[in-house]
Amino acid sequence: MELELAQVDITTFEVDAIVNAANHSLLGGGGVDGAIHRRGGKAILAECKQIRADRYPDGLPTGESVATTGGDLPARHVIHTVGPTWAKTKDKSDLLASCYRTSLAVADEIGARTLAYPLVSAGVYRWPKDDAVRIAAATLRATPTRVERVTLVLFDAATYELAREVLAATE
Ligand code: AR6
Repeated sequence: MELELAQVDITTFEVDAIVNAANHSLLGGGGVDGAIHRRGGKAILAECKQIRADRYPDGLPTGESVATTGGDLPARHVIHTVGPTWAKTKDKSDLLASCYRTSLAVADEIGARTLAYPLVSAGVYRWPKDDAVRIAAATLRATPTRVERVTLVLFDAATYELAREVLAATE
């Protein structure tokens, strides 16, 4: 699988599926979650509500992923994953890695071959960005999948540069 970086608004990205950094409720929020629901329209929220009712009445657990339509987005699907909040006193790295593993598994289930990720947990959930990039890259490279191209999307120039450095150092 090819792993590349891009500095772009993920809601404009044309791939089979984009990943959403959601929360347990699956009902939307701020950050990239808010942007995806705003631009993707009501169909995404309707499907999220159905998934909650059918499969996750208590919410989607941290580290798990589910797929919905991409609604009005250029991407055909959205894969919603719930990242862990960062905590100084507790290592939740495996939960963050799990977001990448489970979303790749869902991508395989829905037949997505091109996939784009935001930097899960590195916004509202305060995960240090360099470590978030390291975990994303290591997990994506180590997980067997039929996905052919993964783009890690960084929203701002500084994070994009940081991600380039981290990736170059870990290749
Ligand atoms: N395109 C690409 N990346 C973006 C975009 C965008 N349009 N918007 C933000 N980012 P966050 P989290 C980047 O906070 O930390 C929500 O309220 C952003 O710069 O979206 O996992 C949810 O409902 C950052 O690097 O997700 C949850 O409650 C990255 O996306 C909570 O936030 C992730 O930032 C999840 O927090």
